[in-house]
Amino acid sequence: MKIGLIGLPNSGKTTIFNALTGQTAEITSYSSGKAEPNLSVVNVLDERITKLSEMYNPKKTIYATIEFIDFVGLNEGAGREGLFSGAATALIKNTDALCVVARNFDDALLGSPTPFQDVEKIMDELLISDLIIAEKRLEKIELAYKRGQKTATLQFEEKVIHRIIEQLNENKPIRDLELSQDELKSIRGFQFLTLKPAMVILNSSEDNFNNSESVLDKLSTKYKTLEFAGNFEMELNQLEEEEAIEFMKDMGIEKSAQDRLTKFAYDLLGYISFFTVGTDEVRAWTIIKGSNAVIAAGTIHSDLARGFIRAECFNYKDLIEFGSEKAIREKGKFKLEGKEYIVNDGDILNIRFSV
Ligand SMILES: Nc1nc2c(ncn2[C@@H]2O[C@H](COP(=O)(O)OP(=O)(O)OP(=O)(O)O)[C@@H](O)[C@H]2O)c(=O)[nH]1
Ligand SMILES: [Mg+2]
Repeated sequence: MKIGLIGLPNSGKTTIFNALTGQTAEITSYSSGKAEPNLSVVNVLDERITKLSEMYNPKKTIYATIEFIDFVGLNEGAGREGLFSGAATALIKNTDALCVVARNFDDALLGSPTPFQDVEKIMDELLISDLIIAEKRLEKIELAYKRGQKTATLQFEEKVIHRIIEQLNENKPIRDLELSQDELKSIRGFQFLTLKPAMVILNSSEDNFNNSESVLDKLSTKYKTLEFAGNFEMELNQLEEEEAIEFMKDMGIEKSAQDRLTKFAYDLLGYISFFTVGTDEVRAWTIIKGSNAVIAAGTIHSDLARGFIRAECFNYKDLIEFGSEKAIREKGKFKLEGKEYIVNDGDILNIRFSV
């Protein structure tokens, strides 16, 4: 999973990035104009995997990973000029979700925070950027018609693009439009930004943290919103674990920034985890909720999907409750499932296959 951090300049994106990844990317008090995004891949520290690894004692333990990309600040008008330049454009288009960081701390130059307005500004830039892409595409389609290339495929796409333009002109993101699988397919190539799931991080100063109810409510009615104390949480990374936990408690923070964001992002994207276990490897896999056993098998290897016979299946919760695979079998909780079986979060699968 790839998550892009975007926001106005000096909203604390790099600070949040550091808090999430434990990195020490340079923090600047005013926009440095540095065009290179920061990248970091982190393990999703799912405690279930840690526990499974203790039980099976495998040679390798492999967590799911999330890639965070910290982009430079967006100014007003960025949507019209192309949000990002060069490599950053490709990077943002490849993200699975966007995370808008909003400043909720006083800034010497920018003054008091206005997080709701800031988020709206960024969302507007995304809308404009998509609108420009959609309008350009429409021009191209019309040009093709003039050249006599009025194919059914193009006409189908034209209808979708018209709906998209209408939606964007009403200031609504494309993700809120109901599109069929075929319609989605016809526009996939454009990688529209407002089609991506989006969330908001309210980046609060220590004083504002847990103390900004009204703005948090306002944001939450419109966006999936999470509050971080960016600077504070970044500094936690420099502490010993026990000390960090004490500091977190004092602040009223229950879980690390990374834990909270991961949980949130999984929910937002509708992702769940299943596991494979053995003496060789204990590993977490990510699939979309509602996926069947064949799709799960295919994320491990295409051969497993192609030659799928049955999935041996039990759930992590039962393993913890009953203590061993043997006990799970005795309780009748060890199942053989077919292709249509819908995989649950925490399922432990062993795919029987033949190719
Ligand atoms: N009080 C407070 N200050 C913060 C917080 N997060 C960031 N800052 C300050 O805001 C300034 C900008 O932080 P950055 O993390 O570099 O912001 P950015 O959004 O990455 O900035 P650009 O990449 O230049 O757009 C720095 O002076 C930070 O110390 C926070 O949670 N609380
Ligand atoms: Mg930055």
